[in-house]
Amino acid sequence: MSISDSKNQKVRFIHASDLHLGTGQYQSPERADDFLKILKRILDLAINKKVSFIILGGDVFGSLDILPEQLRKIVNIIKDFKKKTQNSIKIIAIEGNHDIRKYSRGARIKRRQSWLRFLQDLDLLILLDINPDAPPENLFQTYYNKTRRGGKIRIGNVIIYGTSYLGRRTEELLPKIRTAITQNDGFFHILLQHFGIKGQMKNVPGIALYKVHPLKDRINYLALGHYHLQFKIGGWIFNPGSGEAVSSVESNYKRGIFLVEINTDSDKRNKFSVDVKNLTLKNRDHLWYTIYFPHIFQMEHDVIYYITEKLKKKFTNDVENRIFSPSQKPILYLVLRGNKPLFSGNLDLRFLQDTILKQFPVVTTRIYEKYVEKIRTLETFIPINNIAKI
Ligand SMILES: [Mn+2]
Repeated sequence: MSISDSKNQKVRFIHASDLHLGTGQYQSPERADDFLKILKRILDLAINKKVSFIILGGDVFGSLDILPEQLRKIVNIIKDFKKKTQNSIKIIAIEGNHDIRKYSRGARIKRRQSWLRFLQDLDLLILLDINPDAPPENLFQTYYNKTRRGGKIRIGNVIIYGTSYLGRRTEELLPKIRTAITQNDGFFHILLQHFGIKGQMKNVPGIALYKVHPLKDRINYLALGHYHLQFKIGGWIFNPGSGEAVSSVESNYKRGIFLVEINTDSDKRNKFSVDVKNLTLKNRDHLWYTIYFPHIFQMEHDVIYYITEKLKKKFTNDVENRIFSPSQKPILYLVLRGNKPLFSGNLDLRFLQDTILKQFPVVTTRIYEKYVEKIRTLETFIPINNIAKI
């Protein structure tokens, strides 16, 4: 290491969030594997970019509900990574609201559990958490490998502080978190949190920026997760967005992971600066297609026939024009518009889905019925002239 290197040290890390592992597992195994591929991709990038550690801003899992096959794959991906890197790149995570999402048909899970804790107990990652009711001086316990518990960990000249999702208590606890973090100790401070900043996503609840701002004199990098849309504020607040599109709208969001480089220049008073690069991850293609019904179909098989004929044309065209290749099956969002079919009962969407999946190179499909429904006003039943006479 040259003299200039030691004075101007560079530390790199990856900040990712909202991987929602396990999502899509009941729709199709292929789709569920898309989410695991993102995890694998992040770990590969960590090796290629020679990072010192990886931080995950919560919602690593989509819910507590995960099939054994999916969990086994996740465990193997991380085990392989640890082996390849000889355990030199630590994965540091916090729990998001989805990691602790209660399932079991409304039954309350009393003791806090999560698959992240399980992975931590297997020594596959480091999970940071606090007891929010502890006094500020004891809020962030140093993470010990033996007990595998703690709220802060030091890696080189970086200290990472983290808590799991604090929900409604976030605003109340931010001042305490600030007090608990030592000022000017010479280390680069990262705070890992799972909340959004109000205004960054329309109509999604978040914390007002002015309530977060006091943290600025303690934190060099506020690493967020929660909003699936990427944002950066003021050179110190960063939210990468979700790894894969968890819902259909997200396919249009700016999302990815951050590759962060910390520059240290000990000659300067404000000795740390960061260089934050967004790496976009290759996600599965989303295909939106609208089919318009020109007249009122009275038989279900006519509807199905009409749709499949339209899709045949569309797919032949798209494959010919290389919009997608059949080997990388897209997710199909099918919007049905025009005249609402009129037969007893509703259109059997399950059957339509199965028909589409059987006939077309599609990994999974969602169907939205958005027909023009003529509003039945009084005039529909009584000729307007009659009303006038009354
Ligand atoms: Mn999320």
